[in-house]
Amino acid sequence: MQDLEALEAELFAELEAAGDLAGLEALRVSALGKKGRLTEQMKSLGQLDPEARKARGQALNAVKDRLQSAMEARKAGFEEAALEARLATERVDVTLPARPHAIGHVHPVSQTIEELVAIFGEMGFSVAEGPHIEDDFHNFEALNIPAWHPARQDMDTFYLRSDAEGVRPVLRTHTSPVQIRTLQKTTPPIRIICPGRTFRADSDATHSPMFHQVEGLVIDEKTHMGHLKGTLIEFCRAFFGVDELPVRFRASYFPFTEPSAELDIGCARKDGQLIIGGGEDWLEILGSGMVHPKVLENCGIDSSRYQGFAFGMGIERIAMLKYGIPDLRTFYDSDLRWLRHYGFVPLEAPSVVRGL
Ligand code: 2U9
Repeated sequence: MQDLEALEAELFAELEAAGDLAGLEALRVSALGKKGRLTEQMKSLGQLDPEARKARGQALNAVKDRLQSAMEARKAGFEEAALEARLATERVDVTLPARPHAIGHVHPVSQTIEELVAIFGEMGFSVAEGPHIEDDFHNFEALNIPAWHPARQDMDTFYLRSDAEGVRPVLRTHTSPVQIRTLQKTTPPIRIICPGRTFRADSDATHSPMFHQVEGLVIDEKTHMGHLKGTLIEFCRAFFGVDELPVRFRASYFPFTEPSAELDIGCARKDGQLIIGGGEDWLEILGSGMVHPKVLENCGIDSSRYQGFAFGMGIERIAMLKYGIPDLRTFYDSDLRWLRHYGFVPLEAPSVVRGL
């Protein structure tokens, strides 16, 4: 049995010397593996007589147990030390300030549309939308703009390639086709606004080939010019936030309305700055009129029973006036510095719905 004591001492010395998990594993293989030193001893038990085999077997098992539990304890020590080292390097400093969170801005066109929807929404209007690619009937013909009409040239239309039947689609030059589609499928009363993109082949400091319009349409049995005036005056005062905003209607002409009128608001120009809400100057804001009976008939609506008014304005234009944005082209530059300057903080209620 002395040889066994020596073997145990040798194994424990090696255990002491093992510096890490890999060293421990090497010791396990060399002591208890298939050809390990203790395993070999176990194998040789068969050569002993039963009496001696029993005593040596018990002694061998005892050495094996002691070695195994000592190895377990060592292993646990190594694992704990490794965990401690990891925790020390991965410590989270909870006192660090939070990283800044980038918040986007609402584009002035979107903001203005939200304001328009809020103001007209309060007056009982709902929002209607339609396709950007239109046909000749919905964009022109139904609106009393036949092929020979000079208004066709004024609109600088973008035409698309003709289809197999020779039909040539257009990019809508105004949002009026949305109203035409509504008139075709709805029986009055109708009270809608149609904000959206429009397209005209025109580009300079005050014109963009793509811009936004909002148009409105009210049709009922007794809707008259007084309703047109009241609605549009109320809108201008709410939108520009000036209760006593001076307004004037000027006679005008559009093929789709009769009579037609443009609305101006009072303003002053001081040191090159525009001040809305009084003064000696006037500023054109929108066009309007009583819907032409022909337009109603073109949509299958009985013009002896129904009548109403319509209006239209450029969204960029009214946004520029309200927010003092000097250049139309900057709306589409996608310049973040511009957007941070002229844009709006999201989730804020429309700030300017006054007097409603
Ligand atoms: C239907 C009937 C009538 C919409 C109208 C205007 C007057 C108008 C311009 C303002 C500046 C367009 O952005 S702009 O170039 N619009 O002056 N728009 S009345 O009249 C309609 C529309 C649809 C069925």
